[in-house]
Amino acid sequence: MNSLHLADGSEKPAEVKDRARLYSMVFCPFVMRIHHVLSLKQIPYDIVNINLQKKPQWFLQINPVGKVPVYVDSDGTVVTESVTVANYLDEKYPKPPLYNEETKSRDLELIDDLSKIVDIITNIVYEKDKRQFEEILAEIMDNLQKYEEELDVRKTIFFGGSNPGMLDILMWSWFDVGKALTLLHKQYASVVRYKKKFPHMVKWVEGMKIQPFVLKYRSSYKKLAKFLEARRANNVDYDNI
Ligand SMILES: N[C@@H](CCC(=O)N[C@@H](CS)C(=O)NCC(=O)O)C(=O)O
Repeated sequence: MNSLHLADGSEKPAEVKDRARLYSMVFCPFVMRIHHVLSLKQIPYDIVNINLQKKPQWFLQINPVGKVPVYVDSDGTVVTESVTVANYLDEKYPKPPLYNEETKSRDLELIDDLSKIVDIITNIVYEKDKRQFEEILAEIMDNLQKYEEELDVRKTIFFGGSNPGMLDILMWSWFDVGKALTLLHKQYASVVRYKKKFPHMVKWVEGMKIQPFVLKYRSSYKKLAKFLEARRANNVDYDNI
């Protein structure tokens, strides 16, 4: 987790034979999703952190889009886009399964819809949304309502049942970003007001944050807030936050 973020001018680290590699950035919630899947499925891999403000040329050759996560499988297959990588891993390593047959199609819809919440949060991160925080928060909560209702219907702590599944994993890292933003905007009180409306999601958060795979990779949301502040100022020192 703590290897330095490699920048332009660095050498590409030599590949380890028969070992997959994840190109990463420690504060990236999309990458966090993949750490969680890999950890749950106990897949060995190495991590190469990338300085996203000064991307190495060799990284751009691997993924011309220039984004992390990038998963390079031990046979050289390159997979990008976090949801695609997560599903690729689930198909290749079926144990433990991250979908239940009965709920899979609904999970896929809800995974698709997550992008709405992710987009709203990303716009706050980059200060693209000029509305008051409370107004943006209300929109996030509107979008979260269907997840609350889904847990009510399923009568389980997690979307995956008694254990977290794919939807749980793909959602989780955005709660840390949300928490960091709440801190950055000093809006804790606004968020707490919603707790009564979301009893299932509150239990879900309590259950998720003690999962071993979450504890293994969780970065402090205070650090994440510092990172977001530096990112807004376009002045990130990835290895010293
Ligand atoms: N849709 C992509 C988004 C990945 C993404 O935006 N990653 C950010 C870091 S959190 C990135 O690599 N940004 C670099 C850039 O856009 O140049 C996914 O789900 O993997």
